[in-house]
Amino acid sequence: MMPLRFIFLFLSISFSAAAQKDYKVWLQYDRITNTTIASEYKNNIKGIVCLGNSQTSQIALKELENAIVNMLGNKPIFKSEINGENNLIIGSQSSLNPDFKNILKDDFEKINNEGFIIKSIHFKNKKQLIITGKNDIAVLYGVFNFLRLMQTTTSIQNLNIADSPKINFRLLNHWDNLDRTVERGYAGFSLWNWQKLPEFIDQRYIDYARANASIGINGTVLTNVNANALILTPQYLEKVEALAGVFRPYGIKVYLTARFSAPIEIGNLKTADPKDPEVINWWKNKAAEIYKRIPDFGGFLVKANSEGQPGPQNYGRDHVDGANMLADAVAHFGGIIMWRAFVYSEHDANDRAKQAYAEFQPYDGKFKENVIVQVKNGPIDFQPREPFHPLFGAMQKTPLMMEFQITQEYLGFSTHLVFLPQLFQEVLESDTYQKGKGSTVAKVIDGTLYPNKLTGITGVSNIGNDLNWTGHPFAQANWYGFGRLAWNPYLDSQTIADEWLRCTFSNEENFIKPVKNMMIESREAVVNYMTPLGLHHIMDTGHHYGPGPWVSNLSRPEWNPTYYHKADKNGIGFDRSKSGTNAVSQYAPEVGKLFDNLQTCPEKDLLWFHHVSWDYKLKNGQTLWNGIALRYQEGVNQVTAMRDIWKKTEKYIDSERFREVEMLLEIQQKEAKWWRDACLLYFQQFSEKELPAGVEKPTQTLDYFKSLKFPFAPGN
Ligand code: GCW
Repeated sequence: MMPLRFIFLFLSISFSAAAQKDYKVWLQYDRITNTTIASEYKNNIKGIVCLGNSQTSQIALKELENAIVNMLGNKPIFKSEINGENNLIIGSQSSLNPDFKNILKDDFEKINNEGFIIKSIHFKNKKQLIITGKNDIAVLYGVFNFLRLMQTTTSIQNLNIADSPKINFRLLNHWDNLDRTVERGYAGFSLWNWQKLPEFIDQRYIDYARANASIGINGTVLTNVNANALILTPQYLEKVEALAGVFRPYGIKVYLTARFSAPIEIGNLKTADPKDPEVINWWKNKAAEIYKRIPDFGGFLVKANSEGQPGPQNYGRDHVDGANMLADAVAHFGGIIMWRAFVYSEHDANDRAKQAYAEFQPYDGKFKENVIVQVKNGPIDFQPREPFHPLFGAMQKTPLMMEFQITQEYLGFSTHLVFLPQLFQEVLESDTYQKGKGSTVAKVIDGTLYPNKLTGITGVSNIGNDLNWTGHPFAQANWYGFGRLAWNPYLDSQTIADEWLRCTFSNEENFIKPVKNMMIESREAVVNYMTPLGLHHIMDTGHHYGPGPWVSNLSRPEWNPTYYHKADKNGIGFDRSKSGTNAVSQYAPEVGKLFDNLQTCPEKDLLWFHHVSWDYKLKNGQTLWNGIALRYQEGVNQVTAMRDIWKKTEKYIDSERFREVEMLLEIQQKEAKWWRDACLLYFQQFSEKELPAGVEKPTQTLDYFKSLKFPFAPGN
């Protein structure tokens, strides 16, 4: 019998082992068991030569050492100069000798300032492997990409890679409050320990920067868009400065949210009117103060005149006045203003989906050149599915920044496994027809369609101080996938899933194949068991945890689920066609026509654009009522199938993460049934039809589901 003290020691080690696995996200660097590929790597990496001496170069070198020791089991030989062959050489263009510069001349032509080259070359009959770029951050990106090749057991025999990010600004938005709560956060508290900063630098800050650099994220907005002006006071700016110093060698710039009323709240001014000279001067001084501390400060993200946040409209001004005033304050320092278009009226309950376009389209071309307008992927609010936001097809003279939500506010919190790159890819591939066919959203945001100086994409972070960073082990794939799509918005989510699984869990094909399919399937599953066929915004109030299609008592009509589904005895759905609110007119004619016509409207968006009768015939011959009921059931079945798939993976991975995911899938299945039963019981009151064969009977009454309260649901 093992003495008690050893049991605790064992548990603490096993705990740290489990925590280690979870904590290391996709940078596991597990030993490569494939002997053929391992010997290929050893033969191609006889020595390592680092030509740079910056902090970033040292980070890259350490990363290589850590990875190679773990993956190959042998400590690489570090050389101070290039002798012998089969060296792995890392260094920026300026550190290369003239011969190497000449050999790579054409390759350097192919990459931008953040791009990297990974190339096998022959010099004086000796084979070398080079990772380079135009600066040390680009080299670091190259090193992480090279290590990803090794983690996925890709051959490195004859590499010839020249890869650049297609989008300039690749950011995370942390809806983190200064009290360390995270709005819509489901992975614990905010990473930023304001109380102990600036002196106490938590290792997590460094590990956060490393993980983000490994996927090419180059900016982070530290604070909530429902902003607190205190972050702009010296007391906090010295803390922000410390974080900026930690992130800088990883190529990550710091941004802050600017509360528009800050001049009043912390500046003792009487107004925040963007035309007021004192206000203009206050922001100029504030910018100068910040840049004095943080010379490479990225700029401000602003939520103004939205959901009660202060803004220029409080002073009879408009978004252009507000954004341009701030733009002038930071322009001299190279800063940008990310101005959010997430607005909807408190007075016009006509159709919330039309209001951001109506408010912002007329501003096209009026913003200063260092302003980028940040637009959510859909016109309402990060639903399991939305048609792309019409603004993406309507602003030809204004750079638009995509805002995706990585945290799962409407997609099951950090309890449900939902692989979001599927959703992101669907949006990015959407055709706006702005310049005819092929004018995809990806081409709008990466500047292909219009030569915008600024190009950007941001993800509302799902990160917290949970040991696995994201609450659900598979939610790490959403952080990872967002970063990979920010670098290349044309990547396929299958590729992303494959990479992530190999880097995070295993290269075993019998594990990869079924689990990748499960991830790809997971997005349709959540649409089916929450909001099939274009239904949307039918969640419960406030916390948005669980179904609430019956909710109709909120002060603002457009906060009520009944406003969105409009279920009645004749049918269900929101008529946004020409005969309804005519929201379809905000899209290009080709797109608007497609959505407007019942026959051509994609069924996945049917109830977003049309109110149709319960007997309406779907393309598969089912009535709408049966179709909705069967999709809810299909969603539950898909989660059941996910559980079955996961059960078979136990022998391929560590027992800790296996158990975590197994337990979370059990909750997901329970909650999928909850969504199905609550929604079908509620809608059945209007359809007055029986559940079709194949749909399980509800487990509880509608009154029971309506009675459920969750005063402490997270993130609210
Ligand atoms: O999705 C909604 C959320 C709010 C959020 C808001 C926004 C930060 O419910 O929590 O506020 O949108 O995007 O500003």
